[in-house]
Amino acid sequence: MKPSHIEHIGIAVKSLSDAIPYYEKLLGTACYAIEEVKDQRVRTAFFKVGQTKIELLESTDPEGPVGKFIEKKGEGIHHLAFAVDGLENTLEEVKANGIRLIDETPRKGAEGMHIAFLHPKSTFGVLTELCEDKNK
Ligand code: CMX
Repeated sequence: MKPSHIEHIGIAVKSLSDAIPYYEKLLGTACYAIEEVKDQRVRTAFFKVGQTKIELLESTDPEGPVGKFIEKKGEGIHHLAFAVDGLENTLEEVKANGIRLIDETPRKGAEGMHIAFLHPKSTFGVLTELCEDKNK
């Protein structure tokens, strides 16, 4: 696997409306999109920092992945996402290397990206997302 760049860093927050003004000041740029991803039970807010994005994640369901994360660990870095070309092949390669996949096949994430997660128990504690921009 050879990712082209860090696509985004996902940060779990309790409230987008509380966190957005802080990140707008910190990064000196406006939040350019807010999107609900029903499937993932989150509302997301995006900022661009060069080629990489910051994705704020607010849970819409305490039993969803971000709701459970905040309950257990509190707010903070939730996942790291790498941009790859050929996500299906990359997942096969990763699996063949003994890394546990959460998603065996890609699914749709925010911004129409195709995404798949690797389990933090086989990635040294970092929930890892691989994503492919099919719009480019
Ligand atoms: N980073 C690191 N470790 C994590 C983690 C995270 N984000 N979330 C959970 N874990 C750890 C837990 O602490 C736990 O470790 P211990 O057993 O040592 O306590 C272990 O993983 C299992 O956690 P769990 O609470 O028992 O299991 P969950 O049901 O919460 O599932 C996970 C965890 C990662 C499999 C699940 O959150 C998942 O499938 N995530 C992928 C989807 C996702 O996160 N979507 C939100 C973002 C969507 C988007 O970006 O659009």
